[in-house]
Amino acid sequence: MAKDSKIQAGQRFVVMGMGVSGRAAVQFLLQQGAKVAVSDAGDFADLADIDQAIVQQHELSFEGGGHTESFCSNCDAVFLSPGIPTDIAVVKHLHARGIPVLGELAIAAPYLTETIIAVTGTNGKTTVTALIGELLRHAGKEVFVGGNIGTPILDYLRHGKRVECLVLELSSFQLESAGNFRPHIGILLNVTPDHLDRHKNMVDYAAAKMKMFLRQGKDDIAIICESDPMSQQIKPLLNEQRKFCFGGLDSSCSAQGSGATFTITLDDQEQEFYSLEKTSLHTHTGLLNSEAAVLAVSLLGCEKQDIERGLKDFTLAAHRLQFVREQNGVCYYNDSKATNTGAVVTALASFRANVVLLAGGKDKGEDYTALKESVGEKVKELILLGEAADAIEAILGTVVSTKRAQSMIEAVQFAADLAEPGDTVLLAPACASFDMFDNYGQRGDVFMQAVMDLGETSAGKVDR
Ligand code: UMA
Repeated sequence: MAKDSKIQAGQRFVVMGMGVSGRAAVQFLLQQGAKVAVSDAGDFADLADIDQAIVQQHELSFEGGGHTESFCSNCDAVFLSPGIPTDIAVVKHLHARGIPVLGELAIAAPYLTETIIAVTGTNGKTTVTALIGELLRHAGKEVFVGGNIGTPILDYLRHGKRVECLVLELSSFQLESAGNFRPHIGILLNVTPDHLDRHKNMVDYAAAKMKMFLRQGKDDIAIICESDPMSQQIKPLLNEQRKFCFGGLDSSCSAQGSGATFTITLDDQEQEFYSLEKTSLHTHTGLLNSEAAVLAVSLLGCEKQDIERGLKDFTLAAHRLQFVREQNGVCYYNDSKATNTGAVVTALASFRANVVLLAGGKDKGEDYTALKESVGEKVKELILLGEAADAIEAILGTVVSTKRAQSMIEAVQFAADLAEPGDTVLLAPACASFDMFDNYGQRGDVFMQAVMDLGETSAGKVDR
């Protein structure tokens, strides 16, 4: 099967991984008339529970508990879920046998006729994707927003109702197996260390992100951050697509600003001025995210008054530098989505000093020395929890006083004890959540509940 062709009736697919993407793939492939088998590392019993209706109707065959070469290679092509590394032995075996290994973007690509805006980067993807969706809707366009956030692209295609614009958040995992997927506008927000347990090193990680631009032609657009060093190394490697920048302070940039204001300058148009005051985007990160999003929709011809209304109406998703409450003069913020060091540095940039930082969780192979400077500058006490506590303490214990907590509730209690009026308590873990929680959302919810449960007492001390 060629990588750029639509599914043919009767083609035999093995779907590897039966999570959100795998289930969408099974249903899409069946709808196209393919024959499907499923291989998952999880329990067969779990799979049977979830997919009984499909199993019975289409006589699907399964293997659970791992991926065998014999099962996975008995097909014309394989769908690979984003969470499965591309360098495991069975995938190498498939490549050696010449069996196409396709991710969801590769399968979707031949079916896509919409205007596609794709957003990738280590941090800020979800906000920028959602913001572009909001701005386009305010400009009267019909939009689908999905990808790594929410609905997989194959579910969108399966449901049949097509729209004008697709705004897709794309992860490095999805981009690794993207085949001929080509966005009309590709936005790279930043590349800082993350997922190094999967990508091995920064070069591999950046190479995966770069795949977003690989198929673009001269009529397509790449939007890149001027102030992100790794993105700037990628820029000269791009093809013939048109290139626009945001996040710079010099006049060569198409979107530049400081504080709460920025300007957009397109090739043949007058400069447009925007203010983020009285919006939820009025932070250092909000400025960069807004520049990228407004630049993209301006290039699609959206009008200034629609963009301004969209910026005003936009609300940030939960767990992203989310203000929780002020108690006894201490402000509490939940940035549970800060799962890598770059995100923590960005979060700390929003505060002047005197931060009590809650960090730790499941280690993703990152080098925590990247935090030394901003933690040394902004953090008065570091409360550590989770599997990565030792590794973080070994590095940051030299620049800040640390304390260990056994649970999130205990960590919040320690923070409330230590914080004084005027201080900030910030959850920004620099780690994944899976050692103690189902996901970052649950971690943020537990943090916020613990904060809401703190009693009102004098001098920032907690009621017990
Ligand atoms: N599995 C295997 N073999 C393996 C590993 C996993 O069979 O070697 C199985 C698991 O048993 C499970 C399934 O694969 O049944 C899980 O698949 P998956 O890990 O690919 O996850 P999905 O449920 O399909 O969700 C994926 C994205 N997850 C990952 O990339 C890890 C979701 O992003 C995304 O929302 C969803 O597709 C829809 O597109 C989550 C994420 O954490 C939010 N993304 C990372 C991030 O944002 O940093 C990249």
